[in-house]
Amino acid sequence: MRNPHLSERTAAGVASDVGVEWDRGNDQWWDWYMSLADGAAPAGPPVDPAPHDPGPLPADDGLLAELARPYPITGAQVAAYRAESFVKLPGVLSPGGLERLRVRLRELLDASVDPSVGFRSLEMMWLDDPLLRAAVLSPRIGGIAAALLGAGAVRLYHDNGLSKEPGAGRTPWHFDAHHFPLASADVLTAWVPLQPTPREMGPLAFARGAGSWRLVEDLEFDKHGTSYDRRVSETFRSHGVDVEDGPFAAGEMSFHSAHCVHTAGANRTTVSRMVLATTYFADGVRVVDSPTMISGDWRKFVPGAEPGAVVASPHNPVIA
Ligand SMILES: O=C(O)CCC(=O)C(=O)O
Repeated sequence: MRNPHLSERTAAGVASDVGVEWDRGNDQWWDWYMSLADGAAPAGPPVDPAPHDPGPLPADDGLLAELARPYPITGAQVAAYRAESFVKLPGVLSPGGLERLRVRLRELLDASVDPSVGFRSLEMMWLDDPLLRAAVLSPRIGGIAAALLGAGAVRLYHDNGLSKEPGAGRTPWHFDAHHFPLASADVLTAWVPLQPTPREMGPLAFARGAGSWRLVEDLEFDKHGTSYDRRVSETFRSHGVDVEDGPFAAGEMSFHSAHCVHTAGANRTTVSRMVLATTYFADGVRVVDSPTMISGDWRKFVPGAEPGAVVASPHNPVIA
């Protein structure tokens, strides 16, 4: 059956044919993408998560200082990232600082995104909003990204404000190298939950092992339905791949490589699961020769960079 989120052009061909570029916006891309998740929508009434008091909220100066301070990443954490393809780091930002970002992201989403959508998203907020800019261009977060990639300098690909609303379903299994039009493994995403995120709120979950993506790289994509997502689950189950799907404490965040296969559960709580997901890449990376519709409206993120070109537009500043 044809997926209703696709245009005539992107729907054409067989279900695995993703060769044309996406021809709608990135919010429509997310609507399409979330429709590819296997499994029923959450049943039963949403539950209240444990109450969370973020404590006093920092003033602008305090938050900027926090975002500028280097994080004392250890060799063991870098080694864990390289072995597992992701790492979860505790205490990167204060609960109060995260609450300030959460309130701002909520305002931006409420001002511009259709409230009936279960998975709301907004990108390129850093261009207009000083608080989000400070977080997206944060030397603390960018410094962690550079250390994990072992890169002399990292650049921004794009920011992504995500709100999975109460009752919204799973995020399908995927690895970002399949999505980003960047011809390099030196790409990672900082996934910054803006509230404590218990299992029932749908935290990001990761297939352990830097090589796990090899098990699924040849699976046929399905642009109309849920078979790709289902086959990834089945493949991991049959190979005994361990999945880290634990909660995120306040201030904890994850960094996953573009080859980390990941998913996220449904939000079964009464609280929106709000996240700032920002992608960084090692300086010098090029656009792939043939971007696909799975890359969404990527030209918005790297204006002027054509296929094959090094990505270094003013929208891709060096962070650290
Ligand atoms: O937040 C989610 O549910 C998905 C986010 C994601 O896949 C990512 O940031 O790479």
